[in-house]
Amino acid sequence: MSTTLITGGRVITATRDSVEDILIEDGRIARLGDLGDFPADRVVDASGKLVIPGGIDPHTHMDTPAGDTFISDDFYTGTVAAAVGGTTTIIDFPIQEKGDDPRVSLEEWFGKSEGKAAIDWAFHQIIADLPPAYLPSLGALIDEGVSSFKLFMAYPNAWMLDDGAIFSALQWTSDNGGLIMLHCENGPAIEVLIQQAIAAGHTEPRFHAATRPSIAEGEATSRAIALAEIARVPVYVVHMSAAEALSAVGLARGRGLPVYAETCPQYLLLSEDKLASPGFQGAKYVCSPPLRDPSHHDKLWEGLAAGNLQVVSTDHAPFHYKDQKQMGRGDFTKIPNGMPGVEWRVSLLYNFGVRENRISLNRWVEITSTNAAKLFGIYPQKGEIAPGSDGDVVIFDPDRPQTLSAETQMTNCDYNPYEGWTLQGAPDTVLVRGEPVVSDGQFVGRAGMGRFIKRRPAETLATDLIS
Ligand code: DUC
Ligand code: ZN
Ligand code: ZN
Repeated sequence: MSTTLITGGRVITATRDSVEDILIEDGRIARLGDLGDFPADRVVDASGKLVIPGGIDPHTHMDTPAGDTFISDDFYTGTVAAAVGGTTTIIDFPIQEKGDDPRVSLEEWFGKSEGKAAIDWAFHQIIADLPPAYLPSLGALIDEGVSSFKLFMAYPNAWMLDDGAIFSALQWTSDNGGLIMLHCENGPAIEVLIQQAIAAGHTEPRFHAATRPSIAEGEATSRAIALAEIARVPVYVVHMSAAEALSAVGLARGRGLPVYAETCPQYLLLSEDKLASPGFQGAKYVCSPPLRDPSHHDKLWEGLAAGNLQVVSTDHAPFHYKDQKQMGRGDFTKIPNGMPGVEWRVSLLYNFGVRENRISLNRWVEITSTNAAKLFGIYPQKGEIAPGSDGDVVIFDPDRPQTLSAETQMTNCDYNPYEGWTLQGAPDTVLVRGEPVVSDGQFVGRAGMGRFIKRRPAETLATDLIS
């Protein structure tokens, strides 16, 4: 039996803040308290540091096809980046091919991840084709531990499902469990705007944002909530960027509806003027929904502080600038959508959230770890520091500065959207089930250390997150 003792750290969870020692035995937290000289195989001194549950990023894309190219991180490089950033579990997305049973893509994603991931991982299934005959496959996916499904209200020529198919899926989860996650943008209206922009010769990256207005996100979010209310079932809104969408969620939650939402650091910290960067540099910032005008940032921060937003994920979807983003020169619709993020989420939220007094330390832990564990059926195995929980622990040094740069990052991407930003605070040591994956800020783990985490279905969703 291998044992690790973490001594003298300030343990911060969603609800606690106290100096405690932590004993991890065989991958699980065994005891907490004043454990002084308790004998252990490994002792980590955390004095003066914050000790938090491993981060959970419930929205990443590794090794995923996108048009004629692939996301530049695979399950090794992407999970190394996650680990050095203080994230010990990711939830990634197999994508169903139209005409295939969704389970086909799940098998493919097991092939991409097993033996490669350096931290634990789970899957949500993207459903891009949902004839009634496939509805029972959702039950088979839940049996495999894949208990949430992402559906698109955007991309009419690719993954979009119409309202009838989305409503059927919501009704199915109402009867059978599972959680529907929705990409909320009005795809058909956006498509018209895109065609008009291209016809007018407006091909530069900034027209990506101009053709995806925030109202189109607000409208789709309201529609998603209405469909879920009719079906009497919870719904989770992914990658929220717009104040209009947040208002819709706030109104619904105010009525007691089980509506949940995540945002991402780029929507809190970067704005659409980045898309007008000189030359073709704006392509680095093309993601969907797009970056918004800065007036949305404060609203999203307020939503996080007030509880209408429960989770910060990253929608990590890196592509190299040099040979991938270039595919959209002369036509912004061909720019691969996405940007890296998994490596900096926990630190960005500490620096801009906690240090700038927008959120408390406890709230930082909730939105980067605990709430995702609760919403996606892995709490208290993950997202908690308590006896019986996995020994996924981050020792975060609030005094350690870090400067973000493509030169030093672990993410396999030739640029960093936050290039040159200096943050106060960084992960020092990261343990996954008691095993060190990061020591003194450096990756010390190995490919294949991660385990696939089966998640429980929706009937065990935490109701304490409903306002
Ligand atoms: N939605 C995502 O969640 N990720 C990448 C692109 C998109 O539209
Ligand atoms: Zn999406
Ligand atoms: Zn995504």
